[in-house]
Amino acid sequence: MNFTDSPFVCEMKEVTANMYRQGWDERNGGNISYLIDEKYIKKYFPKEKVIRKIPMGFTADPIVRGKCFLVTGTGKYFKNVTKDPETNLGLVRIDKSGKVANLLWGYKDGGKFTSEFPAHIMCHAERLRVNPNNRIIMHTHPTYTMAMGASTPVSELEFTKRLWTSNTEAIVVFPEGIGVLPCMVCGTNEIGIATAKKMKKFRIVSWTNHGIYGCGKDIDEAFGLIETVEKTAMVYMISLGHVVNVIPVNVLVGLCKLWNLKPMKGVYKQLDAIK
Ligand code: 2HA
Ligand code: ZN
Repeated sequence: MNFTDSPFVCEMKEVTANMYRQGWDERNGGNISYLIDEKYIKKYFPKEKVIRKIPMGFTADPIVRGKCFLVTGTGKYFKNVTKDPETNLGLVRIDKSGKVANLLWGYKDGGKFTSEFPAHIMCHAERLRVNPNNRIIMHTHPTYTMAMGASTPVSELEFTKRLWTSNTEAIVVFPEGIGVLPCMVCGTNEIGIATAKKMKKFRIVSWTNHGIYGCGKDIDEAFGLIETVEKTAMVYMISLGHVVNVIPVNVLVGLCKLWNLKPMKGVYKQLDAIK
């Protein structure tokens, strides 16, 4: 069994190529981490060998220690994953101390995981506590979401309200709203801690002037969340200044009742009043 031909690597090739073609992942923009269940690791690596030990620069939460992640490489381009997955991706197992990642496959040119690894691993830890089936953390630079972040106050209520009132799918896909962080220095443990804190409550977090984080039980779910935000932000931005019809609150109430949603509190009092 060759891990390079596994469905996991195949899914990463497909989604990175797709995201690149959306125009979201210019140059080395974006990164993805995929938690791989132990039964598959045993299947592909019956005699597990550590190729290299890579210090992580932070201490991983006990909930993710011993777990394996397939992760895009630092400085690597999404557009190149398909033609050379073994250089552009790596599979690491976080060791028992939580301080070192043991490389099992990939990063063939001596590379290592994304600079956003702290944010990814910290977000995995928080999402696993919320949903033990979470497998994916996905970060990308969607154009309209970034434009909307630049033209909207740094406010979860305001960002969520503008999205919910631009596309009837928005409240259905993310009733908990969208988490928002101000512009921060990326690639640091600090932004990782702040993002993971937001992920206790939200499945999507906007990094103002930078991009977005999403999560899910599989690639489709994480990608689907981000593409719904981006599509909605696109509608919002291209109609900015010309809007005649925003979604009325009674329609949002109707959607919440129809889909039995528990929407984010504080956006509309009519939504807060739903039993
Ligand atoms: O890896 O997207 O946030 C490139 C980035 C950093
Ligand atoms: Zn980024």
